[in-house]
Amino acid sequence: MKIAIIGLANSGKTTVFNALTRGTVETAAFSSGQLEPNVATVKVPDGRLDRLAIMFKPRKLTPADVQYVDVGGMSGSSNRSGLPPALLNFISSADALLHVVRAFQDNAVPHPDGSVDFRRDIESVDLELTFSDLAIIEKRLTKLNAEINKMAGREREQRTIEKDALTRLQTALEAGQHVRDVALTEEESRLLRGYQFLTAKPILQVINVGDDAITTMLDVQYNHAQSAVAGISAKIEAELAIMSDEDATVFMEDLGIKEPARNRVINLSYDLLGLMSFLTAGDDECRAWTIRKNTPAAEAAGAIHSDIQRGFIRAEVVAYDDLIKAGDMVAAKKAGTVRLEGKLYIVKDGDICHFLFNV
Ligand SMILES: Nc1nc2c(ncn2[C@@H]2O[C@H](COP(=O)(O)OP(=O)(O)O)[C@@H](O)[C@H]2O)c(=O)[nH]1
Ligand SMILES: [Mg+2]
Repeated sequence: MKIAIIGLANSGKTTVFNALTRGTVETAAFSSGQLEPNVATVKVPDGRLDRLAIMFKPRKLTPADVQYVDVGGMSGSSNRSGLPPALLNFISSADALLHVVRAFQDNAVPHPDGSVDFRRDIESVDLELTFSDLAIIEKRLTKLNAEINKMAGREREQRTIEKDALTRLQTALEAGQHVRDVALTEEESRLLRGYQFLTAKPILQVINVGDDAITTMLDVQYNHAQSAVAGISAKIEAELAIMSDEDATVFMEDLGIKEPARNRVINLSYDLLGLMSFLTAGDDECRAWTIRKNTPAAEAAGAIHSDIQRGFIRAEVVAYDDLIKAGDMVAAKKAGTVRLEGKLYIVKDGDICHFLFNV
């Protein structure tokens, strides 16, 4: 799962990337204009896994992970020539977007639009994404309109469905909605999947609030499907991310915060992707496995190995809270909270699963 970090030049994208990935990529007040994406894989913080490690004392502890890509800056509202093709490619291939929005004031760091206004920047980046989708839709509709009358039978039927769906998306985008906001049938979604619309991707608006606004509530209205808003003080978080645990504790006490914001932002982006984790636990390894929400047991088993999915017999499942309450597996079995579930059982977030299979 890949999350692209997007935003205007100098909004703090690379700083946020460093904060989330605990990295030390160079940041700059003046962009090089080069497109050299920074890529890093980040472990998804999961307190449940730490708790299980105490219970099972495994040799290995393996959290779920997501990948962040820092793709480079977009131009401000003054430049409407569209996204450069290389940047568009990077963003199109991502599963979700993390938009870094500048709210910090610093005269040493120029803003591409000359002033700091985070509401304007959210709008101008949304517009840029929307224009990109509209251009794809218009091109495709022109082609369909020219060809559809020459088609017959099943092909014509499918293209008509596609054309109607694209027309609906076009109307919605022109009215300020996103592709994400439009209800599509399963068939329409399937027909449109290949287009990788930018406004179809879940988006997290991360407002970079600057050095002193860390506790300030942000008044941001963002009414779109599969989206969320979070505040972060990117520079402080980037410093925190590379400190030793002891130094970080002292620094956070000084700032009056309990936990780095990076954990919250990572968890938010994982959740926004529609992802969740089930767990496996044993004295060899305790591990979190990433699946989409609403995944049936046999398919979830496939996240571990395709053989387990193919030869699936049943799953032995205990909810995390039940296992913790019981104290260990034996006690949970005695308490009757360890269930046997079939192929179609919908795995829940935090379920501890043991799959029985036969190949
Ligand atoms: N004062 C202040 N400066 C920041 C903050 N975040 C980033 N910067 C500075 O802004 C400049 C651009 O940051 P960078 O992360 O390279 O922006 P990018 O172009 O979006 O990748 C750098 O000089 C950063 O040190 C912040 O929260 N406060
Ligand atoms: Mg950068």
